[in-house]
Amino acid sequence: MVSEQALQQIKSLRDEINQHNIDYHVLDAPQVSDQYYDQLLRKLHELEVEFPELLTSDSPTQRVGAEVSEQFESVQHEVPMLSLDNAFDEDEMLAFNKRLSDLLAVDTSLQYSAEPKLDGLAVSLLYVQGKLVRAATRGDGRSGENITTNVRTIKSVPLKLIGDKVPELLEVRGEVYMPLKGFNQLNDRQRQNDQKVFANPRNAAAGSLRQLDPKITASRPLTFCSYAIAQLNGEVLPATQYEQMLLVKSFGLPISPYIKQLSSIENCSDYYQELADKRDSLSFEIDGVVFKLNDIKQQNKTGFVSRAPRWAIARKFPAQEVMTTILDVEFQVGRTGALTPVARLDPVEVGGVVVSNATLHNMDEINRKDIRIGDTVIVRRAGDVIPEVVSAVLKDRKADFKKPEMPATCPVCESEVIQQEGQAAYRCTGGLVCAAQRKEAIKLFASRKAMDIDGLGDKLVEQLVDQGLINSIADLFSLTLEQLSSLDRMAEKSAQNLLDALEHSKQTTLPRFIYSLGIREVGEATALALANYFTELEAVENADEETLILVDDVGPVVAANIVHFFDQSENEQVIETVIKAGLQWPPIERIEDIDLPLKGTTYVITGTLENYSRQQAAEILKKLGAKVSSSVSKKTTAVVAGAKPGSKVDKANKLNVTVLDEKAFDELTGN
Ligand code: D41
Repeated sequence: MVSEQALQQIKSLRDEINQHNIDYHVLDAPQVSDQYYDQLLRKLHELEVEFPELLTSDSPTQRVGAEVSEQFESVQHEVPMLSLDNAFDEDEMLAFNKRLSDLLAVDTSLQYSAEPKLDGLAVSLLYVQGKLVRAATRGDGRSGENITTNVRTIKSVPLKLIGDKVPELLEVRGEVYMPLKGFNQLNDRQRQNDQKVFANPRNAAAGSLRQLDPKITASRPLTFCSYAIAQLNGEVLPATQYEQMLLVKSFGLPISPYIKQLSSIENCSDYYQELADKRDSLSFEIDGVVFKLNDIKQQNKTGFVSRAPRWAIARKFPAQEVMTTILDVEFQVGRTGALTPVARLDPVEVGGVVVSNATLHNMDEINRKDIRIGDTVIVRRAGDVIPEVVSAVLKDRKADFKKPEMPATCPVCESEVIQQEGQAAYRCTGGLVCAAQRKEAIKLFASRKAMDIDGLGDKLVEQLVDQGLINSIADLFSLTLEQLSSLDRMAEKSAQNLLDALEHSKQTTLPRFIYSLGIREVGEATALALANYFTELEAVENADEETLILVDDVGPVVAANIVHFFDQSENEQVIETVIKAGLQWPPIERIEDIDLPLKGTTYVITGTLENYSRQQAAEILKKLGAKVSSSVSKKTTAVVAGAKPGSKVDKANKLNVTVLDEKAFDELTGN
């Protein structure tokens, strides 16, 4: 390539990278995947190495981050905040190790300190006499933004160091990030309030930290993890990276629980693999592993290249966000009839898995993200979460790309599709007529956390329903060996195994059974709470909404769902059939019942109490082992009556049931 051509290419790469930098760092609205961005940067770097005369100091390869935004005060970093070099494979790691061994002229193994690379924002925390006096973003590495008031709201950042050897001055560097659970909750909240939904935890952390109102930052689930000491006065600096981190920890600052000392580059490779395997089960996002030469003397000998230390490297994981195109959008019918738009994708590898479908959540999300069929999109797969379409790349859009449209009738059963008021979801009105809804109900019933029917996976359920062998859960236990053996790819041995598994699953527990019914919004935890509260299925079936909301975890919406579920005669029939087939569970003995003073009693609370809400009074009684019911019967031990009690006291009098006033209630409960 001649220099003239190279110059053109370099210029265009720099322009494009600069734009992506602004989109990502300043606007928190990335337009391309990280992988694509890395490719651009690499390409530019290669050209600049090949044509060093074309390298300029304003090239994006020569700076570490984005410009300082104007809204916060600028602060100078006394010690520059360096960036990290990346390695993308084993060979690059070996080259890194060899480079260091050569530089240091050692022929024994080098020792490293390793930790996950958190996907958040680098910040500097300055402690003087043990007090947090300043927090700053990295900015361009020389100066950043003063974000002290915001960082003070992060609970994992100590405002005061602990221990009896608090140094005169300590500057730590670390990462502010948002754990996945908090990220998902934040996005749910944002969606409900028609506010901006964040594309990933990194952007959510950045957006939260860059708030001018610290109250907003405080409401965001941010957290902090230290990874380096930049300055330490008045205390001896330990000789290794690892010991420095232990010292930091001793001051009360969080460090990674996964930090480890490794005695060779081979062990680094094992550590990388271990974390790669753990990645999907971690509660926060990581995009790689950082390896640092453990010996500080050795670190100092090796120095820096441009603005990254030679002694550290980030081995990156495969990208979790990649680009592909939407071939079509189809609508999937779920257990509750909700129609979910699903993008059929040109298959693409994301984080080591080939993905050909990604959820678009619902029509509101499609509109908000402005997604069209044919679009080039960014697809993201993180943890165990279903892959999703994050955004469309607008520059590739053609005029004839069409918006996906919600069908008027169910794609499976052709029943009418309606949108309930106040809900984002559109639903098929077919109920149990709809094969899709029936299939999903059976899949849930068979699943591991429900009845745990070994061998009855999603594919087999589909086959059984499609072949007309089962219509509902009720039919499962009357399947025969003959029927099962007639299925494609089902040998007699596997058919028998399935029958055995079905038989085995009949010995279950009440919480599992309640969960497996698939009542809307009744998950495992709620099913367990219901089972423990009522102890008998019949009591759950007969409970009214007022009683149900006394159960932990159950609010008015869930209570209404439960009542509605048991009101459907089809559901009662299914329950009856499976119990007739032999499904059973051991009786529940509530641990908290044992030897409690009010064990075996049932109270009804009515009217307005002076010192408690009815809910609080119920909690007090339940803690003492009593049951609390909403209706008075002969079995009621007593009615607790506040002011304006109404008909329940009349009924109690009629049935000769004791009525207690608030004073008697206090005496009974010892309050
Ligand atoms: O978890 C991280 N993101 C992380 C970032 C880490 N664990 N260690 C890091 N170490 C450094 C050096 C070696 C320069 C002290 C880093 C970063 N730097 C870093 N983060 C952003 C730019 C540089």
